[in-house]
This record gives sequence, C-alpha cells and structure tokens, in this order.
Amino acid sequence: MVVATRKAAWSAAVRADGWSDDVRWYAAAMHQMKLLTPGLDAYRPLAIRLNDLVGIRPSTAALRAQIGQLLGQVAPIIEKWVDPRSLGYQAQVHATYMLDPASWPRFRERTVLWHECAHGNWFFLPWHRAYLLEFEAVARAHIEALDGPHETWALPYWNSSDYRSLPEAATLPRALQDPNLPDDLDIPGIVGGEVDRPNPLYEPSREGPQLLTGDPSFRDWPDASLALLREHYANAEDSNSVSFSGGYLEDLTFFHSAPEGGQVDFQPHGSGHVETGGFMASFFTAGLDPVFWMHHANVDRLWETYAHDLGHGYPFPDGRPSGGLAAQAFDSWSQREFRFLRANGDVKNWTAPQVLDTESLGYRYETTAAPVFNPVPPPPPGGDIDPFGFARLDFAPIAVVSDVGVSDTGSVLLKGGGDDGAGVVEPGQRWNVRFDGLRCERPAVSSYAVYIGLEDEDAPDESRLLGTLSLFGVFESSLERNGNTGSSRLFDATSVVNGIPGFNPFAARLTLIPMIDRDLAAVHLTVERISLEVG
Ligand SMILES: [Cu+2]
Repeated sequence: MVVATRKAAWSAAVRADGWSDDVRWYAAAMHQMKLLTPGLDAYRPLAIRLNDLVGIRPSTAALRAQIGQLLGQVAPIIEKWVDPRSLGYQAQVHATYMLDPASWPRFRERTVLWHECAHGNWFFLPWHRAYLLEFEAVARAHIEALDGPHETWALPYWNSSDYRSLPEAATLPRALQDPNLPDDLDIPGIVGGEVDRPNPLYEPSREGPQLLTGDPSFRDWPDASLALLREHYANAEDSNSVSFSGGYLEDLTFFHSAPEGGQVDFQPHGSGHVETGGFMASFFTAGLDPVFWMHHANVDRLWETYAHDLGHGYPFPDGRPSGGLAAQAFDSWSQREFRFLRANGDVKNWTAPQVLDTESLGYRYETTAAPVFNPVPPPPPGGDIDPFGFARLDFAPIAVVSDVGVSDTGSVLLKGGGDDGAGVVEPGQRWNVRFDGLRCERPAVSSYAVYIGLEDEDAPDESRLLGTLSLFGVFESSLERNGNTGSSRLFDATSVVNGIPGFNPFAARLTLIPMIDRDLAAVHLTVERISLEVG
C-alpha cells in the first residue's frame, strides 16, 4: 500500500500564494464535490439564518412558523445531496437539519447515513479520523477521474498550532483566502476564460480568523500546549480531571454532544471553528467549508503527536483489561461502530482500535513534532493514571454558583460554605473549575478567556489564567432534538490556585473575557452551575 503524506498548508516549502501541488489537487477535488452539491449558494443564507433561530426555544407561534418555513426551504436542497462523492453529502454526515431520519433520502437502495458526529467524549478523535479517511477517499476518486496523482495525494492540514514558529499559521491557509483563483494557476477540471474563476476552497460565510497580536499565551485559539501537556487520554466514569481527548462514554445516546470533552476537542479544535465563523461555527454546516477538513487533519495530527512524539501511546495497548470498569470501557471503545455509506453503495463500519495505526491506513504526516509550547500551568503531580490512559480522580464541589447569565465580560463570585475558607486549602490539593449546563441560543461567535482571582479586568494578570472557554458545540447541546443537556467544561486550576496567596475558595471570583469582539449578547450564554472542586 502507498503511504501518502499529509503536508502542512503553511510552510516555507509552499509558494508564497499558498498553492502547493496538494492544495491545487484539493481544489480540483473540491470543485467536483461542489458540482455534485446543487443549491449550495441558495442554502448558505438560509442555513446561517437557521443557525441563528433554531437554538431559540421557539416560544411564539410566529417563531415556530419561521423556523418551520426555513426548514421547509432547506430540506428540498439537502435532499439532493445524496451522493457520497458530494460535499453536501459529506457535510450532512457530520450533522443535518433534516430532523427526521425517516425523511432522509436514499442512495443506491440505502437510506443515507447522516448526523453521526462524535463530540464531547473520547470518541471525538477516532470518529473524526475515520470521517477524514472516508472524505479523503472521495477526494482521491475525483483526482483519479481527473488523471491526477490520486495515489500519492493526501489531504493538506492547516497547521494553526504551529503559530509560535509561523505566526501566519493562525490565519486561514493562504490559498483559501481569495474568492477567485490566481490568473496563472491551472486547476484540473476548471476551465479558464475571460471572467474570474471562483476559488473552490473559498467560503464566503467565514468571519476570521485574524492574525494574532499580543504576546503568545495558552489562551490563544490555536494553542495546543494545554492539550498536549495533559497527562492522560481520557477520564474514567465520574472522575473529572481535564484529559486530552474526553470522557469515557457509557451511555452512547450522547454520542453527538456528550458533556465530557477533552482539551484538544475544545482548543484548538473548537476554538478554531468559532474563530473561523460562518459555516464553521455550527455542527450542521461546518463540513461545507473546505477548511473544515484541513482543520480536522491538524487535530488528527495532534493526536499522533500526543501518542507518539510525546509518548502517551493509545488506549488499551495490550487489549482488553481483565474485569472492572476498564474492561467495560474497553468494550465500549472497541465495539462502538462508526458507520459510513460509500459511493459504491456499501456501508463501511470503523471502530476506534481500527484507526490507531495511520500508516496501515495509508497516510502519515509531514511532521508530528510537538509545536513550540506556550508556558502552561504544570499538571498536578502524581496522577493516578492507568496504563490505558484513564485517570481516576474524585473531586468534590465546595463552592458553587447557579444560574449565571453571561452577556459580555462576566465576573461571578463563587459561593460556598459561608466561612473564610480556613482549613479548606491545604498544600497538594487539586483544584478544578467546572461549568455545567452551558447553553446558548446561537452558534458561538467568540470564546472566553477564563481567570480566577483576577483583580483588574482591564489588565488581566496572566498568572491567573485558567484557559479558553470555547463554545463550539454548546448551541448544538442546547437543542431540544439533542436533549437540551447543555455542555460542560472543566479547567484544571491547581497551579493557579496554589499561586494565589491566602486563597479563599468561598469568595473566589471568576472572570470571563471575550477573545473576539463580536456580538455576544445575541448568543444568550447561560450557565446552570459553576463549581470550584477540590480533590
Ligand atoms: Cu470540528
């Protein structure tokens, strides 16, 4: 088998306008995938409007009617995206607005397999790896039909997390920025002419990201330091320490947006979605932006960095552990199937253990070396981590605040047992800040930097920074159709709390500062509960 190399979109080896050979063939494939996606331009404004409306619990008959009307307008467009070789189909695999699977169209005698994505749990990485493989195979088939280098071509990745060494990498790959193709560039399958040729890799709904200014910090959206420096892959049930990939999932009904995401899911993954904006801001539309696939290839690469270069390996290196929760978790890990319908009409089932060795899957990355890290608070010492990458740590909430509405900059006081905290803070304790029941009415337009014990909001003390609260997926978890569970976010506050002299957990102030200046009020972010936990 040929092992193809996925290459960085931002690198010194790529010509100044960003059009490497692999990016050029990606554009050729994307052009074909868009030709098979009729109605995309009509769909765009309807979908963006729907993203704005659908999360609002339709309180009035007029609003319900408006949502119903929009759903009625998008459905006949989506119904035509039945061919797995189309961009429209591939984007629906992630999530679809067509609410009722009974109404889904058929392709080659089978009902399409849509709305399958995994977020907020430890299947996030393996599911998206399988998804990228299926997408890459579709792109290769298009490249083959154009007599291109289909065997050696591989999906380029948007190496945003390399921004410490390549500052431009925090912006969209250069070749994706312009609406039209450069005059001197030949893209197979696109005929030249007198008029401008649209760039298949451009997506007009994007709002960012902009070049980062200011001192680099682990709050920056492309930061992968915080994720890569986590000590464990996943959390065991009911043990809530911040992991790389997310929580073990027993109840698979929460496959799409479970509450226990890992750091890499939130940042740089989720933060990159939110920064890019437009189609990328919502599960329903993200796959329609060509940068989606390049962003996810980078997230997939970070998994390789974590497993190999940083030496963590993959879960369950020795197979099924004997007995107990670990064995139960192994069964979930190895039996959960990721289903994909292919262009020949076959259904392919992948499982997590099948996607761990990328070379046997036919690809590798140009490099999986860890990026230049930002200084991050060191993980707490002496973790109790299983050989299969699980942590078991019990934390107890001691200070809690409920029903928080956050409109812009939010500062909330955590309340607890009512004393001055004497005797509660002891050396060696671990501290978490936990957000539960995060809900918003629209796809998030920004992320928040979260601080504890901050004295001056206007001149934030970086030593009080806990991290970035990315809201990607919060809107989706607020939808009735997904059970309106809301999302959770967890921050390891151990080092920061230990660095605050005379810390009083019962009078701790938490401050949220938006990272991008966009209309946050319309998002209506609410938090059911914020807890300070000690373990
Ligand atoms: Cu994503």
